[in-house]
Amino acid sequence: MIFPEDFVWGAATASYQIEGAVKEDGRGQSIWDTFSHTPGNVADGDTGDVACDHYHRFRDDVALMRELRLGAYRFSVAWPRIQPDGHGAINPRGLAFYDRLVDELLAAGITPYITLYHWDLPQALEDRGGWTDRDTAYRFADYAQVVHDRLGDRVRNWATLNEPWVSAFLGYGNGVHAPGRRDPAEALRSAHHLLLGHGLAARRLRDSGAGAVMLVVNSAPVLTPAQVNDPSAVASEEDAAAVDRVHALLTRQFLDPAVYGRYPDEVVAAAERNGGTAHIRDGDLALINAPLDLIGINYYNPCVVEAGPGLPADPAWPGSEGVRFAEADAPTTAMGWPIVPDGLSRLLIRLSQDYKQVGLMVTENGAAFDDVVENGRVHDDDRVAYLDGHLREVHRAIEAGVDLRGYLVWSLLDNFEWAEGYRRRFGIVHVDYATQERLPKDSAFWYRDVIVRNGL
Ligand code: PNW
Repeated sequence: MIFPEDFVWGAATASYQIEGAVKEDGRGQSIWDTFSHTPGNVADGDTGDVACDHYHRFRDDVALMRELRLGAYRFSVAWPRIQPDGHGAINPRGLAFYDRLVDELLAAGITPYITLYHWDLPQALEDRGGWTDRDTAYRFADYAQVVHDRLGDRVRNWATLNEPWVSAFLGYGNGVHAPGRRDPAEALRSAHHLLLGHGLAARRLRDSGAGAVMLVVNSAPVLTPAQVNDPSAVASEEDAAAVDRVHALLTRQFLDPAVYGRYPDEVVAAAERNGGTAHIRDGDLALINAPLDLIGINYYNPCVVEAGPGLPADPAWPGSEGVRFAEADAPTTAMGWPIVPDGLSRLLIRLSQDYKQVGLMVTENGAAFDDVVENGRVHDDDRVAYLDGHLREVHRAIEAGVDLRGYLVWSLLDNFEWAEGYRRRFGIVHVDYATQERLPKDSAFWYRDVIVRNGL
């Protein structure tokens, strides 16, 4: 199974999950500092204060990436390192860190992919309303410009937001993520302002000569329970309506405005039932519909639903009244997430049909398992099987004609897994948090061989 010649192989991380050094070199506070330091929010009271100490160890980490033969590395920039207050004054020491990181990557022959926002909003902006406030979108575009001005001579690939669905609906809907607010109207407003921020930033990046502008979404095929193991299973009319509505809330809510400049009816209806649509101003959709080169897809598992007459909306899913979120009949990872590899090919094929003119890239895929270190090795056969199964589906999608540019594993390192803290390990490289020692797992060596062969 050989992949296209120019296929991009790499790994991904995010600033708050790996950097640590939260008080260093003038970094301001982010909503994740506040949230993780508030008891009860993160498993075991973990915080990102030290994380993988990547801020100090990035040279070693880049050397490791090189040994693993990664062609690309997707990382995020911490906005509060660049603008401690979220606007105005620029912190040169924060920019200098990413400058060093980029140079180190380029010297190692690794192509950097920058994500501008992977959830660490400056706390100062949250104090003014965070993403519920329209101004945050404009602040984000200014910040994007600052980072591009400094790194755009060496970095061609730019993602605006990582997973705006998660930012809006776990941050402001069910409160499982920072800033921990729980209000369906605020969540829907936030989703719109995130999109507006994307559009404003995407246009600024494009006007400044960025190579490729990308929006990264968490997406999934939405399936009935029967369709998990039988793609041809026919859904009842009621179940099919639940599937379509959840697909609109998860994926089309973000990609239809970005690619076509319109909201799905289901999203407008959700807003009408939750605080109204006044925040969607005339002209916003045209701004959101900025030229886009690539859609980044983060895929972990399918979303399984059926009709649930009379059920209230799930707090993470405003507009999901009458939907039952169901379990998949499939083995699970340590996160409890079902393992359904062909969900990835089904998703990629659907998205390539729905958003024809935009290329796709898998910007995250991977799994947490309960790894054990024995005699200096981690025999993570479960992770190898997960990655192997999903890469076969990536290949299948390419064979089916999907314009798929690359695959980035989540994650390079074990790291701070948000509300789950450090107890969930997604890395292909094990991190001993007591010593900060890095130990490539069997999956890392396996992945290196895949990259070298450009195939399975
Ligand atoms: C993604 N959900 O997060 C993120 O981009 C990563 O930072 C994260 O570490 C990785 O996936 C693994 O979790 C998600 O509940 C978190 O649907 C939660 C959900 C989806 C994605």
